[in-house]
Amino acid sequence: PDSQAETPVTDSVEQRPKPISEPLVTHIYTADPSAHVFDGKIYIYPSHDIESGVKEDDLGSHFDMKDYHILSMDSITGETKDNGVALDIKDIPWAGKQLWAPDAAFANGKYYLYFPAKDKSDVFKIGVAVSTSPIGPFKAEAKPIEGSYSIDPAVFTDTDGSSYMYFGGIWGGQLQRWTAGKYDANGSKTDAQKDEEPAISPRVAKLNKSMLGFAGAVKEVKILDKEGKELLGKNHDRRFFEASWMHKYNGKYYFSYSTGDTHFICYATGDSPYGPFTYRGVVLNPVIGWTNHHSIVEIKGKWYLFYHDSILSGGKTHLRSVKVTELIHNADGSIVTIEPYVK
Ligand code: FUB
Repeated sequence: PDSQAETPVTDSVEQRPKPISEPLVTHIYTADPSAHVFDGKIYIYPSHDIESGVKEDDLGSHFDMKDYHILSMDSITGETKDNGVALDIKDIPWAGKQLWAPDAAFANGKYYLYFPAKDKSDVFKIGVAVSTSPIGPFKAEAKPIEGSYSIDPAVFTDTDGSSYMYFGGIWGGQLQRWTAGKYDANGSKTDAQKDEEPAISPRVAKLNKSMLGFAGAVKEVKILDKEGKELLGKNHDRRFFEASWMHKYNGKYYFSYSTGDTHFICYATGDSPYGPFTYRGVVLNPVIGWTNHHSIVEIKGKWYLFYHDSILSGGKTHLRSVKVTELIHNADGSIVTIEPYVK
């Protein structure tokens, strides 16, 4: 489906696909799970989906979230605890609306929560909030991160201690409206609309030691095909849409992301955190609900995919539930594609 208004699920419970895993929590809706292990414990930083009554559209206006709850687990098979409100939009001085997919990092003895929100002029920026605890409460900085824009921050800390933020999302995430570092309010509502040219690239910036700002210029993350050519705008099955994530496996950098309107989580590998990355395949096939968004994390020597779907809400695309399943790397470094429903 091409429209975010579509909810690709059957009304009949009997005909509903059988999922390979169940929601980690069912008392609230949660999405976009960014999982981390801090001090031996698993923490999940998700969006907190709510029914706010905003009409569905292609810009994702119906994703009208107002706070963050952090989930935690003592072990991957244990109970998932909801630690309550960690940050509320009313306590973010610059934010107007729509708290979308967050991530978190640990450095300098503190925890940092990174999050996208529309500012008071309806332009998505990325903010940061700080806490001494992984579950918050987090205190938001007065302004968004300087030089940040668009959505879906994912912060990766490399083995040398350097941290990088990957970010961006097209369509409702507004990345297509940022050219030459400026926002064009009259720009395209979808993508660059240039099928034969390289697709819009996600962005990366190194974080400075304070973890509150970028250390250098924002760079484009290039995703190449096997011939070394950039993926084109028309390649909707493979090109970047949103939901960046980075993990390192056997010394290689794995950049994974959602293809949005074709609903895949894909991955591409490279030799530097800045890329370029070569497209390798699909991590996760489409889920029930329009969006697909994930994180990949190693826990006690095994790798896991955290993801979401909309089964619990009967297919409402803005009411999702986070899930987890094991992820396997083959001996050649490729990832075994995960099919989220039993065929
Ligand atoms: O949850 C709101 C938005 O939906 C996220 O920021 C996107 O990645 C998509 O999952």
